[in-house]
Formats: sequence, C-alpha cells, structure tokens
Amino acid sequence: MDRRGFLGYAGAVLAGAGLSGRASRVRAGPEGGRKPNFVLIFCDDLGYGDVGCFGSTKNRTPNIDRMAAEGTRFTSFYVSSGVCSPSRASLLTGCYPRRVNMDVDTTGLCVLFPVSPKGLNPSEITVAEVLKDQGYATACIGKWHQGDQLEFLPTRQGFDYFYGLPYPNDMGTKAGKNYPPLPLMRNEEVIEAPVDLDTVTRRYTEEAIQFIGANKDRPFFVYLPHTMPHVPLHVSDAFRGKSANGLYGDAIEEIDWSVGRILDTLKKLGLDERTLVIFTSDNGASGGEGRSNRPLRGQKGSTWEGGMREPCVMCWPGKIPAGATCNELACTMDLLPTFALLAGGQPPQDRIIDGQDIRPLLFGRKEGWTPREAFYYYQMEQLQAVRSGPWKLHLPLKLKKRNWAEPEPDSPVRLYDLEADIGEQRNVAAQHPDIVQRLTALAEKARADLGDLDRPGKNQRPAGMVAHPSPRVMPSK
Ligand SMILES: [Ca+2]
Repeated sequence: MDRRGFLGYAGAVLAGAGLSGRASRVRAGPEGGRKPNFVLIFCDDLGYGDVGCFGSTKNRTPNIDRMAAEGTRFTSFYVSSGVCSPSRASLLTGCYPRRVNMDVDTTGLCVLFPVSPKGLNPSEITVAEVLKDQGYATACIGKWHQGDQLEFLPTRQGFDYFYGLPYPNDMGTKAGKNYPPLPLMRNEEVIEAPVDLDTVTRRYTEEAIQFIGANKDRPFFVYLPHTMPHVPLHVSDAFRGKSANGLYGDAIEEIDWSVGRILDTLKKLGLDERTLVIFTSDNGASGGEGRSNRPLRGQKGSTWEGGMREPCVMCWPGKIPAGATCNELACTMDLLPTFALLAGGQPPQDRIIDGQDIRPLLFGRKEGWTPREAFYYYQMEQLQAVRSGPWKLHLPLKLKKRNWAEPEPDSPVRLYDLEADIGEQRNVAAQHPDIVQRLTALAEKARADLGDLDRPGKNQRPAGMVAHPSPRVMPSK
C-alpha cells in the first residue's frame, strides 16, 4: 500500500489545528479516566449461525470465539433493515431508516446504486461526528454505501479517514448502466479501479492496524465495515480452499483472522483494556450455499428474524463481563447514544434519536432490563412486524412488500413468542388476542411517527440529494 499517503494524513491529524486546544477534553473520559476507544467490526451479509460462538460447526472462527470468551454474546441484537444501505444509515445515525429517509433509493429499490443522486443527509449527525466532537480520531475502513457523491462520502460525515469501497462489491461495471469500474478509495480519491477484491479483507486489516498505531495516544473510533462475505466472494491466497465450507467459509475465516490481528494489536499496544470491540453484521445471510441463519427463520432482506437479528459479540476486558450472554433486545441504533455517553458526550439533543443508552446491558448490571417498549421491523417503506418483550407480531397486510420478489398477498396476523420459539414456527395469535391488540397499538404509534407504505410519518427527515451525480473514477493523469 501507499504508506506515505496514509502516514502523511495521520501526521496532519496529529498536528491538526484545534487538537491541542481540546487536549484535556480529548484525554479525559466521563469519569475522569481516559476516554475509551471503539472498534466496530461490521460484516456484510454474515448470518446468525455463521460463526462458532453462535453455533457454526463449519466455519472456524477461533478469534471471534475468543472475543466471546473474553466478552459477552448479545443474542437478541438487531439491525433495522434486512439490507445494506438502510441498515448502515441506522448504525451511523441511531435512527430508523425511515426517520432519515434511507429506507429506499430514488427509484423505489431497497439500497443505493452507483451514481445515485441520493445519500445520507450531510445534516444528519453521525456517530463519527459525535465522537470527533469529543476529540476522537475517526476512520471508516471498508464498505460505505450511504451515497457515492462527494457530499455523501465518509470524509463529509465525521470520518477523518476513509479507505474502502463507496458501495458493494457486486456493483462494478454493468451493460446498460453508467456504473464505473469498481472503485477503491482513499479519502475522496479513487486509487484503484477495478479493485482487486481478493485482497480487500487483508488490506482493510492493515489499514485498521496502522490507524490504531498512529492514534494510540489519543482516543479513536475505527468503523470497519468489511466487504465480505457479500457476493461475489473473494479471499486472499492464504485462505482460498482452506475452510470446510467453500469460498463462503474461506471468506469468514479470513475475517476471523482479521479480528485476531486487531485484538492482538490492541493488546500489544496496551490498549485492550480501554477499547470496546464489537463484532456484528449488517443483515442476515442470503439463502446461498453454505450460509446459515440457524436457528432463525428467513434470510437477508426479510423481516423474519433471519433477516434482521445478527450475531453480536462485545469485548472490553475488565468492563464487559467475560463469557457472558445477554438476551435482552438491543440494536445497532443504540451504539450512537451509548458510544456518545461512554466518550463523555451526549447524543444529539436537537432531533429524535431512536437508539437508547444500553450501558446497563454492556456492563451486565441489570438482569431483565430493557431500554425500549417496542422494536419495529420495516421492509423498505412498509412496517411489517413489531416486537415487544418476547412477543413478535407480524402485522396482517393486504400486500406484503418484498425486496427482490413479487409482493406477497394476504399476509395474515402472526404472533410468536421468541423466547420459546426463536424460529417463528408456532403462531399463537389466536391464544393471545390481548397481546395482538397491544402490539397492534404499538404499530399504529410507529405508523404515525415514521409512516408506512401508504403515508408519510410526522417525524421523518429528508435524505440528501444532489442534482447532477457523477461516477467515482480514477483521477486523470
Ligand atoms: Ca448487507
């Protein structure tokens, strides 16, 4: 890689104007101690049952399993959408996709495509911006997918450094489309096109390790949204053909290697006890060969648990209980407020944030405590299900919208007790009319607030839009 480009940038940040002025704020944490670092490892299309500590018997994931042994597994951890763009908008803003209008693209499709005029509104306050304001060095290393126009890039949304792809690895040149050769970017410049996908997991890892090393003396936030194991699958030579689960298993085992490299780096630098590391995924696995959302029903793109409930491990030695499991409902939207408070700041106060402070769940202090009455499952613009406590209600819909297939007609009311029936197999709606009524009322609250297929919500905010989008291409010599 081009080390000079990266180190030149890191030096600029360290010597940057404004940093010395907030040196005391930079170092002091909320309780007078040092502010914690955050490393958020976010896979693409990894299923609930795809790692060892969540039951995979095929993919070897000793490093993720080590995180679970030294930290806590979150077994009811959700994303807000079964597909990439809306799911990531939630993680970054702490809001439902419909709140920030990232639930569909401009043509009604479920994710953003290259050269789209749409992106996450620059006026939204991302988790990176919240942490940057607390003196953090911030990096996005991996797949962005919140808009590929300059106005929407990570560097315009609170990240000091960006290295990666502006969108998924299946969006290279296509006949009849104005998509450019699949770009690898550093900050706002394309540095390779088409990118050599075989090496992205390894190169993301090297970039993350270098960023951590360059910022070891100040608090940092590394957001590492891997390109894998989203199709087309690619791995470096060291991992090809090595797993018992084809190229999919190879890709997961390379991600596991990456997790190990990052954990080892934190330990070597003496940063492990002041760094919260989170491993999870942006949505469930697709239905392809070798992929597993077991024991959940459904897959990527759906509002069944398999689409939106993710394997999640959080590790912070001495802070988060080791070898523990937390089955309380939490979600990616909760990370923004939780990180903000851990960093000594506040989530944005001037707008609705759907995420909740989940520090009591992280630190294992409250058994049976939950931060929210209800969690909502949207498919694009349509509210399809609601969960409250152990109960999940699939709403009766005359026409159930789907991401890639024809809409389903006449979807009936279904109620599942997820504590007893995680696989959503036994509809108990007839036995619990009172619970159906209560969850239906909660759904109506969400419809008024966030809207539904047939109406806007009263508290939605606009997405970003540009008039003349252009493709991200290599600069001409
Ligand atoms: Ca995805």
